[in-house]
Amino acid sequence: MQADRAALFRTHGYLRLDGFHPKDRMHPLKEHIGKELRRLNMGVAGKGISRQIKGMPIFQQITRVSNSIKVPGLQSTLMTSELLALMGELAGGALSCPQDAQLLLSLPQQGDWSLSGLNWHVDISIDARNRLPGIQAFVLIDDVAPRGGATLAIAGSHRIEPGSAARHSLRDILKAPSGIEKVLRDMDLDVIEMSGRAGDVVLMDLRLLHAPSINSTRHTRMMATARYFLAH
Ligand SMILES: O=C(O)CCC(=O)C(=O)O
Repeated sequence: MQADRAALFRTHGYLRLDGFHPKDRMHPLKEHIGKELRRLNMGVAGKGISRQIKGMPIFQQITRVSNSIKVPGLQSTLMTSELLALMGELAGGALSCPQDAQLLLSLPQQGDWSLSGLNWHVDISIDARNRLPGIQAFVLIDDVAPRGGATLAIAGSHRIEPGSAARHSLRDILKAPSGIEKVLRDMDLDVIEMSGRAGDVVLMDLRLLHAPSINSTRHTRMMATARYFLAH
């Protein structure tokens, strides 16, 4: 692997692999999901079941819609041996994956895009030595425009010690009603949005704070994710 990729991953806590999967690998997945959304009457904003789902908080909407659809072969199609080898190199050891890849689907037009009021979290507990616990892969199954519901993450947040005053104040900053990006920049942290083209992959250190975001576009957000853990 190029040393600069590993260095970028260590410094920022994520690595973008633009165009990693060819578009024709993503196309059948996108078609299948679109067909299922239509079959389940979830395809059109403001109609049928979509209207009920729209009443839920966005995090619950994503879970509800994503869990409604099964895509045969999702894990093997997305988590190729080439991608796993790259992740193993970045992690510096063997990775295990207790759960297959999951869909991350957001219905269109969820409301006005905002950085406030989001559900920022990490999915694991971070050990006292703040070691890399593993890597989460995010894959774009379809193009996702900015503000189109792509996962957000705070680049650099993995360097903040667990339990430290800085981590506590970061949690408070993220609850602020406005001005979040400026305060983060002053702390040498950046909000990244995993928008891009079908086939793009983002690898994320599992310690990064991240959040589902609001899809304010007219297109369904179609992504998938899988978490890989490092044995220490
Ligand atoms: O993009 C999303 O829906 C959020 C994903 C997320 O928070 C997670 O996979 O842990």
